[in-house]
Amino acid sequence: MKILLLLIYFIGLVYCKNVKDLLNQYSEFKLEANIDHLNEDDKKMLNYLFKVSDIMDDIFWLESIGEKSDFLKSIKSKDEKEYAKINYGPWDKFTEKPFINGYGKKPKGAKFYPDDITEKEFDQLKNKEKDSWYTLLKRNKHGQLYTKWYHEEFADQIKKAASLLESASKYSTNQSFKNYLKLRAKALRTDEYYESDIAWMDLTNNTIDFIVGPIESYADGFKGIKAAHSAQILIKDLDWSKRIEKYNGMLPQLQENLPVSSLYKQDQTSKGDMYVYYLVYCRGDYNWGSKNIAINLPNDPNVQKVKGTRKLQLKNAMQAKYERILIPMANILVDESQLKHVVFDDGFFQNTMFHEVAHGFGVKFVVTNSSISVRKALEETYSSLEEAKADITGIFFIQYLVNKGELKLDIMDCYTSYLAGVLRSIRFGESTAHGLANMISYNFITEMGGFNKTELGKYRVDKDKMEKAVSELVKRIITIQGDGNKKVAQKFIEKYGYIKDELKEHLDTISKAGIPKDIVFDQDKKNIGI
Ligand SMILES: *[C@@H]1O[C@H](CO)[C@@H](O)[C@H](O)[C@H]1NC(C)=O
Ligand SMILES: *[C@@H]1O[C@H](CO)[C@@H](O)[C@H](O)[C@H]1NC(C)=O
Ligand SMILES: *[C@@H]1O[C@H](CO)[C@@H](O)[C@H](O)[C@H]1NC(C)=O
Ligand SMILES: CC(=O)N[C@H]1CO[C@H](CO)[C@@H](O)[C@@H]1O
Ligand SMILES: [Zn+2]
Repeated sequence: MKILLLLIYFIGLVYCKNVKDLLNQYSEFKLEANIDHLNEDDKKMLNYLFKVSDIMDDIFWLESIGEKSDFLKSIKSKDEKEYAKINYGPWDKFTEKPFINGYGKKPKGAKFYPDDITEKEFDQLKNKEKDSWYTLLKRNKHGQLYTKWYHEEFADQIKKAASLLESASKYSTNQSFKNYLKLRAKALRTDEYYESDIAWMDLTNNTIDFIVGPIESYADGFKGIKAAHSAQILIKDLDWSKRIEKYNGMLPQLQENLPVSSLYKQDQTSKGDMYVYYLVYCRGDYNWGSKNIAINLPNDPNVQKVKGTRKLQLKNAMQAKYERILIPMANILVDESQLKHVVFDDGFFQNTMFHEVAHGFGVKFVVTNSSISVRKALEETYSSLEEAKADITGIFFIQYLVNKGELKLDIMDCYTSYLAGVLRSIRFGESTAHGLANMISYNFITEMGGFNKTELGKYRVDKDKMEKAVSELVKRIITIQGDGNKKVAQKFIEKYGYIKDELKEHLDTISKAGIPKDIVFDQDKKNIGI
């Protein structure tokens, strides 16, 4: 009996400790933005957007596990409750395992489908609406499947959200944003989003943005088609948006100066349509577990065909990851004398911006046959090489602009922040395009002496060798892409895409040091003075 009690006690202890550890994987970061430049009407409008966002959050709870308050009330432990709020349910988003007693495996299709639905049953169902992004599958009392539109299933919430959006539109001082809000209200009521997506693409110069409705389909692990409800309120960073505009004007010049022969720079560069924002409120699907630092929307290919996409960079969300993850890692791994060069504005953030710009450069089609795209020619080797290209070409552009005097900064800030970023991303592992891309860059640059180690085993940048290594790597990757020879691409990845044992050991130190994996937001309209 005693032994049994002791056993129960220890199991209890281990269990509690586990949830505490799980919680510690997340670090809290406050979402703020300066809104002094907004007038009173815009602030009133924002107030409505916060309310709409909370409704999206309620709907996402329904899509994840069911009624939020019933579920949360059923949890006794404070830590478990807190972790359940981060994960919108009893399953850990990182591992998909339950962290609360009494729950089994996570239903793949969340609440978009009946828990017991099978692939076969879905495939055999004759119903045109089953593949819609905006329907749920349900069972009638005879156990047969049928579909139900979101605006019917969540009728109360949707009616309220739509009328709040219309009230918001009355206060908006921008004609195009006003129009978007009205169309979005209509879209929520009908589950037809095309028109409002087109209106959203036309929002190029308003200072507030609002992503709202069923957007991404990651929460549907069964078919990956059902869009989950979410909301993000964003305030534009005017200074950075101007800078990006300036770089957009320089795209042809940047293309012309790539360190490759003219054969490899014939393709048109694609304009960025890139904007920089402060995230001030994040609800529903976007707030579920790990947080995104950029948005590329809309997802509807029919809208993309007509209008392309807009790329939104979330500056403060990036800053959160920089402060809470990158800096603690750098403190352990980067040579002390160079730590001062691991910085945000002129380092991590700028490198990320230019990574995005760089995706639009280089070759899109094989140089010897313009009817074959590079993506098609390189197949599964494409995405890691493309990510490596974006990283290193971005660094190359910064280097070029600094040498031309167009950008005034210490290039060591760029290089050293890049080094810290490379070490961070290698942690993602070789099964991800980003992880593999960073291994390739790390090993190539190290071979050329651009990255180097101190006697204490810390990582550092060799400024002169770095410049050469950067252009050399740009040249190698763009040439491989342009030639479109998959065998050569495979060889290159085999040679450079691995983690050296000693680096692996160092990265294990990081895991043991308990550095957080991701962020949770301290978010409230009060944080921006509303
Ligand atoms: C906003 O964009 C519209 C359309 O692109 C343009 O006509 C207008 O001049 C812009 N306004 C400002 C203040 O930039
Ligand atoms: C280019 O590729 C296409 C598609 O594979 C092929 O049909 C065509 O013959 C190729 N053209 C040349 C000049 O090799
Ligand atoms: C690392 O850099 C130092 C200083 O530039 C240099 O003396 C040393 O040879 C380099 N080590 C390697 C392995 O390249
Ligand atoms: C809220 C918002 O975006 N307001 C903008 C509306 O458009 C004018 C002119 O483009 C801007 O000055 C406002 O800031
Ligand atoms: Zn990328």
